[in-house]
Amino acid sequence: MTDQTPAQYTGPRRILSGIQASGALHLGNYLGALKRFTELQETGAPLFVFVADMHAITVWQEPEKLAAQTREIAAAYLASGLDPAKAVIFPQSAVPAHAELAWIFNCVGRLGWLDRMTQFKEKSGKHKERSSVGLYTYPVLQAADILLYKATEVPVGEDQKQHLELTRDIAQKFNNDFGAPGYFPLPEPLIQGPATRVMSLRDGAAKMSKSDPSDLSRINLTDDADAIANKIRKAKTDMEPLPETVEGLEGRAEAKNLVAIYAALAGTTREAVLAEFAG
Ligand code: ATP
Ligand code: LTN
Repeated sequence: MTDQTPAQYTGPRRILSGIQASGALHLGNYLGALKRFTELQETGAPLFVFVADMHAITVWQEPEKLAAQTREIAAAYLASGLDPAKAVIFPQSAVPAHAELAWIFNCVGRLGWLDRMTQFKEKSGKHKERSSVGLYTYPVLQAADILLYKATEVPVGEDQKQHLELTRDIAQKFNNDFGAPGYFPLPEPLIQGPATRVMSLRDGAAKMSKSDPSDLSRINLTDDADAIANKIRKAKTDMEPLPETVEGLEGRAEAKNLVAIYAALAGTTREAVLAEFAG
């Protein structure tokens, strides 16, 4: 490789992302990920979007359900506007090279790097010793997903930032170790838009999540209009009227979240929402 690779990555722009097949999707997934994918397919850059079914089995999944969930995520991709003529859509497990490259990366990444990953700490909770080894090396498989295609940009929500940093560390160490500085790109996370971290409707300090036991905490993509209106009406807020400025939302996490959701769905800014609804 030494002779052929340039001093830094010079390959084409390529966009890639995936969503784990671990249950029904919610508004956070839509605004943080799905909606971004459909916008990016219009840029003309090659776009790869997959269903991370191998990531899903880092925690127990009923085999029959996993197959159905994988198809449901693919259906959500199409329903949200992803066009198979513009994007390559596939299940991760259909391409064995993801697992193969993950093994090589397991030998490149360092234990100390994985020890810092906050998602493992959150998901393993009090039962670290009883977690699967896969849950621990989850971000290494994610690095393989990305670098297998030499992706340069990865649209994700805020919570995936740390996994992208690890991906860059693995790419850099591989390139250094093998004397091939331009072999893998150092991919950039694309964390953009007015709602990169949609919060729970019941608790402005927690992110909207599939794993929250309260269904009132999230808007599922499969909820109908009445259910959505009901959840918004029941959403936790505070006693104050909406302020005139975005700064006035500081310290009012629940109000801030609802304003951000409205802005994102109406295709406008938080400033414009407050100009209309302040007071
Ligand atoms: P879990 O709650 O089980 O951890 P999740 O709801 O966080 O799952 P993921 O499958 O981990 O969903 O995430 C899929 C994509 O959606 C990722 O790009 C992630 O960053 C994004 N995402 C997830 N939750 C939110 C949120 N609340 N706000 C914005 N983006 C989000
Ligand atoms: N960990 C991601 C899903 C995921 C992913 C990826 C995202 C797996 N592999 C590669 C972007 C690129 C999550 O959303 N939980």
